[in-house]
Amino acid sequence: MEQDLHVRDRVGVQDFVLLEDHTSESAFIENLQKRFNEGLIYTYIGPVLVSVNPYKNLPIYGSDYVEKYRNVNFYELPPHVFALTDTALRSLRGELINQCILISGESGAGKTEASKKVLQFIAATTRKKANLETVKDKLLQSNPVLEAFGNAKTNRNDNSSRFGKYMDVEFDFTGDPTGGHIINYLLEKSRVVFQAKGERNFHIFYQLLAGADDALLEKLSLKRDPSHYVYLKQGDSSKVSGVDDAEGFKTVREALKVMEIGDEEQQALYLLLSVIIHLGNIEFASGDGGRARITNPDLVSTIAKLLQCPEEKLVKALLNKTIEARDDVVVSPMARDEAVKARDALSKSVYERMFTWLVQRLNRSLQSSWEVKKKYVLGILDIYGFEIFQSNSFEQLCINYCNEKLQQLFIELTLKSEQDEYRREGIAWEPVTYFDNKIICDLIEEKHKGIISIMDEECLVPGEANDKTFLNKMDKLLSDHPHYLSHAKGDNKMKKTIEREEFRLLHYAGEVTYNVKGFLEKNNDLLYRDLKDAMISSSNLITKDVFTSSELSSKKRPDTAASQFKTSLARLVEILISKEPSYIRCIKPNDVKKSSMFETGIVTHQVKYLGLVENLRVRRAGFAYRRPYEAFLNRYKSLCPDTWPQPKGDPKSAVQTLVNHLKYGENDYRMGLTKIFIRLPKTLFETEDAFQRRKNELASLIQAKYKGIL
Ligand code: AD9
Ligand code: MG
Repeated sequence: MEQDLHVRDRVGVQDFVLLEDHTSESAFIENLQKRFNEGLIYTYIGPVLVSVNPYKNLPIYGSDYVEKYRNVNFYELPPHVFALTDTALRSLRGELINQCILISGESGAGKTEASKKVLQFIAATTRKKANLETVKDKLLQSNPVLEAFGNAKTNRNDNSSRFGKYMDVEFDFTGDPTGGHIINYLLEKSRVVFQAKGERNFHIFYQLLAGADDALLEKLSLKRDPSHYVYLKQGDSSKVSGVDDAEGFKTVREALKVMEIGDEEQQALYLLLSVIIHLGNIEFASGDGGRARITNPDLVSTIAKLLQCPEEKLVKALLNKTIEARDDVVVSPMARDEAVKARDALSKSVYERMFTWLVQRLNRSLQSSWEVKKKYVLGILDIYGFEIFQSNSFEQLCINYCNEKLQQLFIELTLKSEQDEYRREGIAWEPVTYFDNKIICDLIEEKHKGIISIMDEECLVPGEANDKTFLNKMDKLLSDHPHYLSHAKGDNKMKKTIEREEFRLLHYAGEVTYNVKGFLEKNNDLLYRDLKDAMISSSNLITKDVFTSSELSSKKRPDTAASQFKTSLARLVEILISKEPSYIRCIKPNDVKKSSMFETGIVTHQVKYLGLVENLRVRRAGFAYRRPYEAFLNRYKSLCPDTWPQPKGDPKSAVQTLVNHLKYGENDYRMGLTKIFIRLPKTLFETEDAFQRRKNELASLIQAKYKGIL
C-alpha cells in the first residue's frame, strides 16, 4: 500500500484489489509480470497470497526478514509468506482459533518451499526454551526425512513431492509449540517399479547407494552404482545436476537421529530398501508349460536373508498364487508376465507400507513429551497440484480429483467468509455468481453413479470385467454428463480426438484425457496372499509391524485404492473446514526451471484454473478494500485538522470526520461495525497519495524547524 504513483507503475500493485481494471485477465498477468521482473514474487488478492516461483534464491528469508515481519499488520509491509504466517499465528494465539494454510499450485510451482518457509517462521518466532527447541527441531527435521522417501526427480521438478502431506503444528494456549502430527496421502508407489525417461525413483534409493559406507553396502549386498539396478535406472537419469546424493544421505541420517529413529530402526529401513532394489533384478523366464521360472535364484536367496524370511517360502510366493474361492483353496503357478506383476506389486506394497510406517514413527516422535491440556493447531497442506500429462492414468485421476475437492473448499470458504464478513459488519452486498465445480466432484465421487463407484463395481465382477468393460459402462451411464466425454460421444471438432480406450473429463482446471489401461488393476491394488504370507514370516521389525496375519484371516475385502482415497479426502475436508484458512496460490513462471523467465502463456493458464481472476472479482464485487477503524485512522489522521494530531471521540466517528473532510462520495464507502469498507481502489489511492504529500510536507516542516533551531 505504501507506494506512490510512479513506483506503482513500475512494480505494479501489491494487492490485486487495487488494480484499476480488475476484471481482465491481461491486467492481472501484467501486474504479476511487472512485479516478477522487479524480483517481487508475492502479491495479494486481499488475504490470499499469490507466489511466483523465482527459481533462484532471494535474500528475503533471513532472520532480518523474520524480524521485520513479526507482529506487523498484514498491509504495512510488502506481501510475503511470513506476513501470511504471522497473521495466522496471531489469530491462533490471540483468538485461540485453529488455523490452516492451504498451499496449491501445479508441480514445481513452489508449494513445498512455501511450506518450509511457514515452518521456518513459526520456529523462529516462538519462544526460545530448551524443551521447545527440541520440538521445533523435530518439526523442521521431519521434512528432510519425508522428502528423501516421498520425493523424486520428475521432468517437472527435481524435488517433486510424490505424496500429499498435511501437517499440524500444535500449540498450547500461550502459543508455545508443543508438537505436531502428519497425515500422508496417496504415495505414487508405481514409481518404485517404473520411472519415465528423465525421471528417478524416490531420492532415498540413490542417497543410500551414494552415501552408505562400504560396510553397510556390503551388508546389504549392494553395489554403489545405481545402473546395476533395474528399478533405479529406467529413467536413465540417476544423477540430478546440483544434487549431491551422498550429502543428502548424511542429512537424512542426521534428521533421523533428531527424530529419535535409532540405529536398529534405521537398519531395518535400509534392509527393506535393499530388498526392494534386489527384487527389481529378479529375472523370470517362461519354463515348462508356460510356468514362470527364476533365472537368478541366488538373488532370491540374498533377498530372503536380507528380509530374514524362509527362502522356500519366498520362492514359492514369487512363482505361485493361492486363490480362495468360497471353501476351496487353489494354488496355481503363475506365467512369466504374471510373476513379474506380482513381484512389482510386492515391491510397491513394501515401499508404501514402509512409508506409512515412517510417517507414524515420525508422529510418535512429534508427540509432545509433556501433558498439554488443550491444543491449538496450525495445519499446513502441501498436496500435489493438478496434473495434465500426454498420457494420464489412475494416479492423475486421483490427484485431479483431490484438486477438485480443494478448489471446491476454496470456493466455499472464500465466498462464504466474504459473505460472513459483510453480514458481521452489517453491510449490504450483492452476491456474485461463479463456477461451482461441485458437479465435477459429484461426477467422480457420487455413490452408485460416480466414476469411483462404477470402477469399484467393475473390480467386484470376477473374471469378466476389464478396463474396457469399465469404460463401456461409464460411456453408458455418464454419456449425458456435461463434464464427461468419450470416444463414443466426442465429435471430430475436438482439438485432440479421444481414442477408443480413453475418456475425457472437463475439469475446472482444463480438459484431461485419461487412458483406462491399468485402472482396474491399480484400483484393486492386489497383493497375492502368498507374498503377504512371506512378508509376515519376515523378522524385519518394520515388516513385522506392517504385515500382520490378521490381514490373511480377514474375510472382508479391503477397500479399493480409489475408495480409500475418497474416504481420506473427505476426512481432510472435514479437518480443513473446521479451521480458519489462509491460502497460498503458487504459480510456475516457465516450464524449464529458469530464473527471470516469465512465460505469459504458461502463467495465464495457471491463473485461469486457479480461478484467481474470479477470486479477485468476488473480492471486488462489494468493496475492494477494508480496514479496521483504528488502523485507518493511524495512517491517515494527519490529513484532517480535526483528527490531527489526536483524533477526538471513538475511532468510528473520527474516521467519519476524516472521510467527510476528504470528501468521500456517499457511494464510495460504507461504515461497518469495526471497519471502513471502500468500494474502489481509486478512492484509496487518492487518500494514499495525499498522505504521501502530507508526509513530505511534515518532513520538510520538521527539517526547517530543526535548521531554525541550529
Ligand atoms: V510438486 O507438486 O511437489 O512437484 P512444488 O512442491 O510446488 O512441486 P517446490 O516447492 O518443490 O515445488 O519447488 C520447486 C523448485 O523451485 C524448488 O526446488 C526450488 O528450486 C524452486 N523454488 C520454489 N520456490 C522457491 C522460492 N521461494 N525461492 C527460491 C524456489 N526457489
Ligand atoms: Mg512439493
